[in-house]
Amino acid sequence: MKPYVFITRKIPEQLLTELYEMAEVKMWEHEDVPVPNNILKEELERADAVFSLVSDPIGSEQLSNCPNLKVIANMAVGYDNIDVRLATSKGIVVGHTPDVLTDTTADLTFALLLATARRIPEAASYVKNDEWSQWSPYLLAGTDVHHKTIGIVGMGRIGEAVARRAKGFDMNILYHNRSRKAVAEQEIGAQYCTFEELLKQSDYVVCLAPLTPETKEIFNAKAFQQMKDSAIFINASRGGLVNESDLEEALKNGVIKGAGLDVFAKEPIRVNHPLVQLPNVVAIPHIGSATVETRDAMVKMTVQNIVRSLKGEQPIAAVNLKELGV
Ligand code: 8YV
Repeated sequence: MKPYVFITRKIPEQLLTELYEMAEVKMWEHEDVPVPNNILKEELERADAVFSLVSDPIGSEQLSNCPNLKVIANMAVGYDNIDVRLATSKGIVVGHTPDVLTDTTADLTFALLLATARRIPEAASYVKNDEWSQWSPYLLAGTDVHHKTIGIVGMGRIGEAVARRAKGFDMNILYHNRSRKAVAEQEIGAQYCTFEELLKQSDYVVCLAPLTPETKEIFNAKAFQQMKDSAIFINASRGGLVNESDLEEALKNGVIKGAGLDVFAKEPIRVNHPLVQLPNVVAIPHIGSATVETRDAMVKMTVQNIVRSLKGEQPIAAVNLKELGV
């Protein structure tokens, strides 16, 4: 009997051939509507593998009755939607998609930094709305990026790729991370410092750390107070690292200058979200890894993580192989 695989979102069929060959596959039919929790739970009761997204919470409730489940393959590098400890205790492999999205996400992070500093969305609307009737010396004047100090919180793969881009802009690079990173320091010239020092010295504070119990809301009122009042905050990791009402206050009261946000505590956000309304915020809809090339690569890697795990082989990337003794 073929294994049963559930895919939680509509994915281009041509990328799934290998999966269809080895498994019975059921795919949630919507591209833009997440699978309801009751259906996800029902599917997990039967599935050998699930192809999931970060918008699918997979915790104690969803894993309460999953007797056949051998692999949860997240189409994302992040896996904070999954209770990895519980999955591990049940012998379930948790796959993810690192590396293939690193440069794409770093490009977007840097683009968001530039867009926020140079007010590009505002400037584009200005022309589209036919407001450009005359020139004035400080029309849409922004803030320089080159030769300024960038502080990267979370020097993982994407942090390092952002640091490389910052080097190209002749920026002074600071970073804070759980551990020191030799490549970042020796090859790119990034300087390690404490979180507090980074907040104090940076013109651009860039959040690229994963969401864990330790990083939850580390960007709060106290952190914003320590930043320069000219600082711009960029978040391309997870909204959960930020206390959003503290950020709103800091942006409203001139505690910091601006923010570029690709991620939010509870997504999707709508136009009535308080941060979207602020003139000094550039908000975009979690598109860090959203290029066709990278999405295709993420799908292929997720498929491989499932196929290999179901064949009893090593997946390309999984977060709990050591703990599982695989
Ligand atoms: C995904 C992401 O696009 O990889 C991650 O962790 O946040 C994004 O790249 C998105 O979460 C789809 O699962």
